[in-house]
Amino acid sequence: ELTGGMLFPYENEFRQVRSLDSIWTFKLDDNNTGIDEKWYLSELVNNTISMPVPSSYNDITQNISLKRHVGWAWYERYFYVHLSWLSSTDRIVLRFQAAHYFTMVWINGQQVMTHEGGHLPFECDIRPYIEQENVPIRLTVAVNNTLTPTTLPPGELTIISSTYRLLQTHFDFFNYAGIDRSVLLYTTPETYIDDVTVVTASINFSGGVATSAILTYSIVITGSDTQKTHVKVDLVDADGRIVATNNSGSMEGTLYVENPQLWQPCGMPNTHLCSEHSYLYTLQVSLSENVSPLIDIYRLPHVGIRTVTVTSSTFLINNQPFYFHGANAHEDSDLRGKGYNDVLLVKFLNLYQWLHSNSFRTSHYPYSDQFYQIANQYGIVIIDETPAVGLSQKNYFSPTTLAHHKQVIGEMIRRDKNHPSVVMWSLANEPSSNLPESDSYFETLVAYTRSIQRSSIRPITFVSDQHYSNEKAAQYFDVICINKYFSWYSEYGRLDRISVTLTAEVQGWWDTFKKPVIISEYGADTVTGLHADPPVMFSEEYQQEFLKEYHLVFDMFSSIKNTTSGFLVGELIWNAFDFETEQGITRVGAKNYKGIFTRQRQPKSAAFVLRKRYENMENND
Ligand code: GCB
Repeated sequence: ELTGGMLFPYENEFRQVRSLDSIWTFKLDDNNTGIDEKWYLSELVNNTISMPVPSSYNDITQNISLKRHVGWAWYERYFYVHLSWLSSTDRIVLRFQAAHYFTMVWINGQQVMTHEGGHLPFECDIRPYIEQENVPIRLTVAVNNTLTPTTLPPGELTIISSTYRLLQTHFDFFNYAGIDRSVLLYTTPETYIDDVTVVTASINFSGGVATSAILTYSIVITGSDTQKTHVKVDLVDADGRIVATNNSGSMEGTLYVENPQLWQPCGMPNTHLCSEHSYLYTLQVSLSENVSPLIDIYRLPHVGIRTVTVTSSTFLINNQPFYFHGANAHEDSDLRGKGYNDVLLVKFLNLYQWLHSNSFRTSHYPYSDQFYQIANQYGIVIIDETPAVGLSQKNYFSPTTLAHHKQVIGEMIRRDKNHPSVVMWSLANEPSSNLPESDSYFETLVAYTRSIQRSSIRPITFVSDQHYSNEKAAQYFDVICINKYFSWYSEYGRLDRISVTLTAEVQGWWDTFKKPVIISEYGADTVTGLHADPPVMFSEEYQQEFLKEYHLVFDMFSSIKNTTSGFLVGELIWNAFDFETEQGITRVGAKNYKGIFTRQRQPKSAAFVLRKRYENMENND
């Protein structure tokens, strides 16, 4: 189990945050000799170039070797630490919001941390490594994007020649690499609030109105003074009023909230202004030595009071049936690759609101923190997915992968547990869950996930592309997500077959497992501007008709439209945006064109079909 928290670094009167994002020095390790040659011992020299952080490095230059590099790449920058930080006893934490895939970090040539996995934060206190106050500090980072049978996602490297390293994977998105999220420095007091967990334990309703709620919390304090410390917890509403307080001093406690304002997803009945209905409180944790003076404060800004429950045929948020509708995405865009960017995030939000989407799945890895933060604020519901995409070979279900998979689930829950927007964990996308090996693998993983999220506050799912008759893992999950591409990858071109094939499939999942089902992917590649009537594949008309045929079937099974017999609790189209893939004979210009928007975020005709459908759902619900 993981020790320590991974709270998002917010600035306040006890903590300062500073960004190290800028243009760093970069060096491609063509022959993967940098570690042996100890490049971290001195400044990077020869063939260095400039590289923006954060960004994937692949699409920044005109160099094809950099685009398809498999192995180590090096980053370096210098920085000073302010004297006021050095003269205090504060911790000075170096934090990477993520880097892909395996990372090693040195300060002035001394190794300070390593991290495996491309999508979750890692950090350490670098104060012990800062020796002199009047010299710049050299930060060296080596990042390796090689995937192996025991990484998540898994892959296999074949070395064909010294210049031809072939990485084979079982997913189609491009394996972008580098320091793709922000790098931060922040301070905390030496004894500090290390972790905060807050859960809505229950909500009391009277005549459909919430009359009271109970929240439970637990706090972790770390440092040399932990015996002497006292914790006070306040729940503060959006107007700054304290609505509940627990001053017992203990690390575990409850808060009783009268007439709570709930965090509601957008698109619920009578909730037209989404952000007004996804109400957020702030949990203010104050740490003091005995009762005073204060030594640290952490304000968790996005506390939503809401419950999530599932029955065999419905998904309930605050006791009301919820139907997921929206588009899956990727962290992917021109030039930056997977690199995080505020402009893309806010555009994403605006497109989601324009579509009237109420949800998305973080296909196929945990996204940047900001996606969850904005979803909290605007009432968008998230299925949070691990990077376990493409567990498609028998040997991938190994004890080593299982151990790493647990580690990643632990890191994801540690980072995302407090977001009200996150309503479900997805443990994998399209594993070979028809293989006997997958059975005990997922049984163990689901049990582990339930155990670490304590009171089982969120349901657990995974995404299957198997036929229900061969499925081994679905029995362990609360909700079943299925990806279906009838009349695209099979019986292609035959739109007339969808009503038959899809109906039989969806019914089959229900008959076999008697659990709520989500269609977590369906879609058709579409080249903007390509027209054909009657519709043919890749034309805008084909994508539109394809969606309409799928929607007719969804409506037959929807748990909202058919309150007695329905069990389908959601539909998420593949994909919001066209995205980069490896080159291949089905990928024109190395793109997956299943976006309803282009990679530049402009709508294809199908976007208007979805928009109308989602708008109607919102009004009729
Ligand atoms: C899938 C995968 C997704 C692919 C998609 C496709 O089932 O989950 O990652 O991009 O199919 O378009 O092939």
